[in-house]
Amino acid sequence: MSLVLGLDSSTQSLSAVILDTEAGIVLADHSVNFGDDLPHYNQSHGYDDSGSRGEVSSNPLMWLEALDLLLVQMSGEEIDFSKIEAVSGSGQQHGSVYLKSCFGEKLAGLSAKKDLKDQLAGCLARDRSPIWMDSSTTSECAEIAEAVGGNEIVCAKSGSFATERFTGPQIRKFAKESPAGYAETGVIHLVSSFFASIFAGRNVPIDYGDGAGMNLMNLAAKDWDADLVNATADGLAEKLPPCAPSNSSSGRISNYFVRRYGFSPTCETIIWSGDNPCSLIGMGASTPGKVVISLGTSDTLFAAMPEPKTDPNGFGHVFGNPAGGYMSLICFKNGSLAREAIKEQYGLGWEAFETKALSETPAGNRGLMMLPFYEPEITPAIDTGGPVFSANHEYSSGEAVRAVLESQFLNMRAHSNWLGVSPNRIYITGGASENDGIAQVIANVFGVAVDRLDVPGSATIGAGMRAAHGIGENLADLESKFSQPQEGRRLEPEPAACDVYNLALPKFKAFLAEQSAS
Ligand code: XUL
Repeated sequence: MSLVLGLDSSTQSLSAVILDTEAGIVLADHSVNFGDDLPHYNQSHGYDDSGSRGEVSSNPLMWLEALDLLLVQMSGEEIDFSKIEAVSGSGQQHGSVYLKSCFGEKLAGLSAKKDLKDQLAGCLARDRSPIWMDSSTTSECAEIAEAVGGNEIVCAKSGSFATERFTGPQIRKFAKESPAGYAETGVIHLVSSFFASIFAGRNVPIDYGDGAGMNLMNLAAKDWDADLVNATADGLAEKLPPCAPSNSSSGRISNYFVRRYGFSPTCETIIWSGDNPCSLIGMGASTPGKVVISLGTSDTLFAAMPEPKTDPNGFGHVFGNPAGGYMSLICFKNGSLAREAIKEQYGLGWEAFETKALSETPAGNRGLMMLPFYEPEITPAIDTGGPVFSANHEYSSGEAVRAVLESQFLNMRAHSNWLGVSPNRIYITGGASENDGIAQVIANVFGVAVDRLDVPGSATIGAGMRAAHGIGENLADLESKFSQPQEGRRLEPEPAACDVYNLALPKFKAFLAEQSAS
């Protein structure tokens, strides 16, 4: 029996799976929800968005407390960590943790008798971690782009235009606004490399998948780009961990986990990656050919790429594919945020949202659309100050549900053209993907059959698969065991509805253009 542990530190929760990679089964699946299980941080969805200029941050101590809590809960379920051969993980992308130089030393000497949070609190050079939802760095993006000769150059080097939520612009803002805190910072980690360092008991590298989401890594050289680093902040080169391939080992697990939770001292740690790169692995999409839509706090659309191709409009991104090569990523911030808002506004349960509401209205919603941008949207970059409805009419619950879903997926179709791929199957994942009504709207809007996988949480599973890959297991074998479509649940596109959406697409684009102009 070969067991690996995969973790996922996402926006709203920390999850873990244990995979038996020989048998191809998920042995354990646990989660700590930041809002429900750690209410004393007052971050009901895992973040604080009370900033007046689009700042969104999380408390890194909450993440540390969540890690101890998760492992305590798993131990209580009689899980025997001593059999785990390797650990890896997935982190929400772009978020950054600012640590003093003592961090590495502290990690090496952690006591198993005290909590992580209490031992590491003194190492934080900043008590907040800006996360991917932060949209407050528009001027820093412009400054970085100007310093290197324009956004086309930033994109050619890093795979993306200078982007508000990306780590480089966030670091620049911190260095400008809190020079003392920045000077005190010895190392800046991503969420992924922060957790990976804790497991390894030392500062570990940032992988090519997550490193590409910083506007700092040169995609071709797979290393920090001196021009981008210098344009971002003084002295930054000394504060960045090195870049490394995603399957790199970071050595044996820290004694903290051996003594406190009973891990084997021979358990290997593999560096972590971002949630979307891990999901690419978990969905079995690491070789080009599959397009994945992940429905989470943010919705994302991604695919492995044979060659790095960038988005001329500046909304999409190229990241490192953890299996080697590249992947594309398009992020839509108002994913479950918008679906939940409509569900709550109309007092619906998820079942009614799916079945009743969608069965009450026809495909195309008789022309009723909406721009479901409750938060400033990333793709396209637009701040409508809240949702905008296309008709001056009181939307019934069914009309509102259909409007939010159809608009989300028409928006996704409109902004994924640049990928130049015509998939014959779309794989969907994330909480809302279990919902047949939502999956059918996707099949009809894209005119493509939709499949779902058998496993829970593709980023967490992908992290576990990456742990196994890091100790030499074959990725294709792992995919054949863990990344298989559920039988009998494929949804085929319905031709009449597809025709309706082909006609609705230009109308949706015109509605969006009208609002962008106003
Ligand atoms: C991707 C992005 C989000 C986060 C959180 O660029 O910002 O998908 O990774 O899930």
